[in-house]
Amino acid sequence: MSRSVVLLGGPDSGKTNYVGRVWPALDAKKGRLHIAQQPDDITFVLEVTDHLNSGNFAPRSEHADVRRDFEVVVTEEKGGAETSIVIPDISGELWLNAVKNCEISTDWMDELRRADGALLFARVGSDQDVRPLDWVTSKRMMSKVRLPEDPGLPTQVMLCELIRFLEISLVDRPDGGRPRVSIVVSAWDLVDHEKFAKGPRAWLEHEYPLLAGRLADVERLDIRVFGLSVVGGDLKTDEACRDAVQEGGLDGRGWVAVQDAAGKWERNEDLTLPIAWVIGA
Ligand SMILES: Nc1nc2c(ncn2[C@@H]2O[C@H](COP(=O)(O)OP(=O)(O)O)[C@@H](O)[C@H]2O)c(=O)[nH]1
Ligand SMILES: [Mg+2]
Repeated sequence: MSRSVVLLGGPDSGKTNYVGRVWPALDAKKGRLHIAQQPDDITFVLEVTDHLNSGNFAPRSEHADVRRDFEVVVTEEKGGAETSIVIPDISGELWLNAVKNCEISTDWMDELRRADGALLFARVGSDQDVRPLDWVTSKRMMSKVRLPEDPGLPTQVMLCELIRFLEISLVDRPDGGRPRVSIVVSAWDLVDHEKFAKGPRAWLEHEYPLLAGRLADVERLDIRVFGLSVVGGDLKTDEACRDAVQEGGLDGRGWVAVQDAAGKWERNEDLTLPIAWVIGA
């Protein structure tokens, strides 16, 4: 059975680095999802993995208009049923334009209809993050810098719109359940202890109040929020992390933040969890 999981999110939200990191995680067969067969052509994924292995995040792709699919056959455990998953990494610029122009190409609409679920990315500390200006911040900003002509579409508006796309396009699960969406808050290694403890959902609700309201009334989708750190630290600023990756490789580095039964947020080394949950039983 072929299932697909779509990756959505604006530019710079962490999609590509996740794909490059989740590949070796699937290959290592230590997490919930394992690869069952060697995939065909995954050159672009391997390039991203190589960047991470050398201690660098993958640079942003120059080609804004590319769509790259990562196709791989996985099983939930050894000997379990095989599932082919297709993960199209459609560039953030394309998602952004779709939202700006209020239209999503029929091509993607079909892709979303075929999909079993989605991973929606948002990132901590992105300079591509666009905030709506309120009176206080704009006054403060005007005293320092000149406002850009067009500050662009606020990130929270884009996230709300992407959720709307998912609501209208994803079909119910084979068992009749609501389609699942993992919201992945990437670069979760950048938050302090207090924010970590409150969790990525609280962070989203605080950073993007409009999204908080939206999340509260989504009924069509089954949503779970994960925090993500692809290598366990910030390769741009954390030298110890970079050294550790360069010396020891990616194995055992990186984690997702998940809530335990008691509601406490914890790090889990299994980077496949956001996908495993979406396609899982
Ligand atoms: N600290 C930290 N930064 C990350 C992580 N993942 C991605 N980033 C940063 O986010 C940037 C954009 O990531 P990318 O995967 O290219 O985003 P995409 O445009 O959505 O594909 C990277 O260049 C990194 O600076 C992470 O796990 N931790
Ligand atoms: Mg990308």
